[in-house]
Amino acid sequence: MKVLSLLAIVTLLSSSFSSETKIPALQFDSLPYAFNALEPYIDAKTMEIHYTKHHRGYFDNLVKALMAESLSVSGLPKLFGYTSKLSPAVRNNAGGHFNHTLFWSIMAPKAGGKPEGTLGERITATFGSFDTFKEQFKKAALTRFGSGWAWLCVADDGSLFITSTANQDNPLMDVAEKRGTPILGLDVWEHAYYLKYQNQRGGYIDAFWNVVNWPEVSKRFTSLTNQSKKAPEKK
Ligand code: MN3
Repeated sequence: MKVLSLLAIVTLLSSSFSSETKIPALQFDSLPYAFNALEPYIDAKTMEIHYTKHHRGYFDNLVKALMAESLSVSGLPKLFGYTSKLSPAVRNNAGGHFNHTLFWSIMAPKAGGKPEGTLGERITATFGSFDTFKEQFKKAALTRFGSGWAWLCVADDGSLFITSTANQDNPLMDVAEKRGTPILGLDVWEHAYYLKYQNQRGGYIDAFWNVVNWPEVSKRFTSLTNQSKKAPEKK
């Protein structure tokens, strides 16, 4: 049984589960800025549709799918470790909810520039320079065929790497080609850019650098790398 194999991370819910039931690990956060805040790089209409329709749809459908399957999650990152055992409805909508929540947080108005501090140094050390990093990230985002995401991730050993995933998958998932924790993600589904950029995905990727919230990305990097320093090795 799929449910039994997931017992480590999910709880079988009582049959009295109603549509009013709250799932504490899941919440639909408000957007941290106005729809037009990322203009001219990301237009207000795209932001509004993306957040209120696409992301909201993933969230609502995730709650529905979890209820239909009597699954409750204690946290999406844990659930992603079992992605290969999940139904397509849970996989796609859990990914969609998690990925968009991350995406909104790593963008901000009056942002962009370069990462400072340890993350800035690590990007230079890993990729050669910030510009080379941007080129490699752009390539990952451009060559992701169809819908998906490009990512900057931290591997278990604390190293940085760039990767991309299809659809609403992400590098936390056990099905990912290369696994790690994403600290920066770019949505390259057409719904993320088509109104303003049409088929010019490259123009959208170039514009993205103007709205990257590097302090937030750095914060995510630091918390992961401090964690791996402190945490004892798992046997
Ligand atoms: Mn999207």
